[in-house]
Amino acid sequence: MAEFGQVDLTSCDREPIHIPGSIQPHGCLLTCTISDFTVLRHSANAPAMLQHEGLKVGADLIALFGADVIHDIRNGLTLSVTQRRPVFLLNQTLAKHDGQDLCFDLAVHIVNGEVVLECEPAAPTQRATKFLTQLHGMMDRVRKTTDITRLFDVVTMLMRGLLEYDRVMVYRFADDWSGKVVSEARALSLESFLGQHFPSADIPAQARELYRRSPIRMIGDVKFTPVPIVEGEGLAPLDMSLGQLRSVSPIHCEYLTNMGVRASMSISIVIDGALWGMIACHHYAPRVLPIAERAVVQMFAEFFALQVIVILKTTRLQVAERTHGLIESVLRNAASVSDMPAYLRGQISRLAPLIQSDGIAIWIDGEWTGHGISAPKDVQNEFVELALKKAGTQIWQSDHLVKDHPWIASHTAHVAGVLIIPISPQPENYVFLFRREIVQTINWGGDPQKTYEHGPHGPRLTPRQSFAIWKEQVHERCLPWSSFDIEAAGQLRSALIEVMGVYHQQQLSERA
Ligand code: BLA
Repeated sequence: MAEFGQVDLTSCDREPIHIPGSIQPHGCLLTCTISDFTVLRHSANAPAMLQHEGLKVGADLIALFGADVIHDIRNGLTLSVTQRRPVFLLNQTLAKHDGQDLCFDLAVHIVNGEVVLECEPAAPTQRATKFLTQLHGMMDRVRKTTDITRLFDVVTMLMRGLLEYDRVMVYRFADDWSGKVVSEARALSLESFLGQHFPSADIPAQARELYRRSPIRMIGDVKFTPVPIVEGEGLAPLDMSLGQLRSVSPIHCEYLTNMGVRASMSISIVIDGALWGMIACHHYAPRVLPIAERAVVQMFAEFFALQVIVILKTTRLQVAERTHGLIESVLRNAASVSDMPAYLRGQISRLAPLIQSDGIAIWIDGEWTGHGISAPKDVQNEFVELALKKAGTQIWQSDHLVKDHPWIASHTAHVAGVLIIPISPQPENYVFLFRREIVQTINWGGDPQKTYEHGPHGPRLTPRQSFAIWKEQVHERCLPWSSFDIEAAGQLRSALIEVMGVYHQQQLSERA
């Protein structure tokens, strides 16, 4: 495995970001045994930050912190095991200095049988309390918003209003793990990233997996000097996946630096166990959001995720109902039709809105009828061959025809992808839906004048270069056929197979 901080642009997905062996300097870290709280490791800054010169590997934390604090920590650990995430303990007195209490906010959890204590200097709680009082109103706004695009805008606006980060974005992943900024609230002086697409490499696979498990991460200052962890002999590297202070990949810090960003925070949006997207915040000056405030923000993000689920489920039902209604209106008179193929050919433009596409064609009784972009005459038979070979009686789709069928693609200038729907009990009649190439319509929306600084890894680590790479990756592809599209296709398939089945039966009995 590569070492943390030692990868290049081609091996980012192999950087072991969960075991950096160091932390960010706005706090300090200790680990100890569960049984008697003997120190196993500590960040090099811990003795000075906690004002305990005796803090070293092998030290007794109960003696250093006192039984009351350890009691609270033990309770926190029990909760954290149940909740499978760190538990926050605010305002714990870990030492005295010149007669004054030295207070810290703690995040505690257990990993591989080792207690992990992360300590950040206690922050005044007024802002967190203000956050809490605003939370209810914010949740109300979210609950009342039933349109998904509007919901994203409400969330970025509320989060920016609350946190005062310079930029707050909702970043949504696509099926191929590329991402899109679907909403943004920003300081007006900043270039907009709204609507921009970024390749999957910008948040590599191991980072996405870590973010699925761990809901929040913050970089206080991208120019930070990592603080090493001092540890006893023979210990395996400390898994900091759930850590609050984890050192962040230098590659990512370079990316943010190139953008002029000094601090960031992002919160995972997990839906049905999968990473759906993130709320990503940028600040152009160093910024540490205290633990209590992060806790409130995390709650809000979870509520947002629930509302996304509600809207997606409602939309699914609405789409299914709309599809049902449309199919019914097209087929209402079908029973009395004497020439079903001719009837369906005539209905083609009414079927088109069923699934978003740039063109539709029907192949029925050996005749091709198209609407919108379609296949030229000499390629139509090839499409039918493709349908017979790949689809048969099932739905088949491609969002990358150049890869799946280069010959067809080379003869159909506009068609980048196709969805094939069988419409009769035997594999012979089909509906084809066509989509154009995605990138034909999407260009860099950011400021064309803006030039980016770049660090040792060169210009690759800039948003505009990321966009160019995404564009290259989706070259000759169409917008992927979504699960909603496939479900609508399934409804059409069932309805038409039934109608065509009855029609063929009638014909047979008329002939008999
Ligand atoms: C992490 N990359 C991230 C994160 C974001 C992005 C949001 C989460 C960390 C955070 O909250 O700051 C990506 N941020 C973006 C994008 C925009 C943005 C796309 O604001 C657009 C506006 N990053 C690269 C490349 C590599 C890379 C080329 O761009 C590697 C080849 C790596 N990104 C990378 C790594 C992490 C990361 C390793 C994990 C950082 C960590 O948590 O340690």
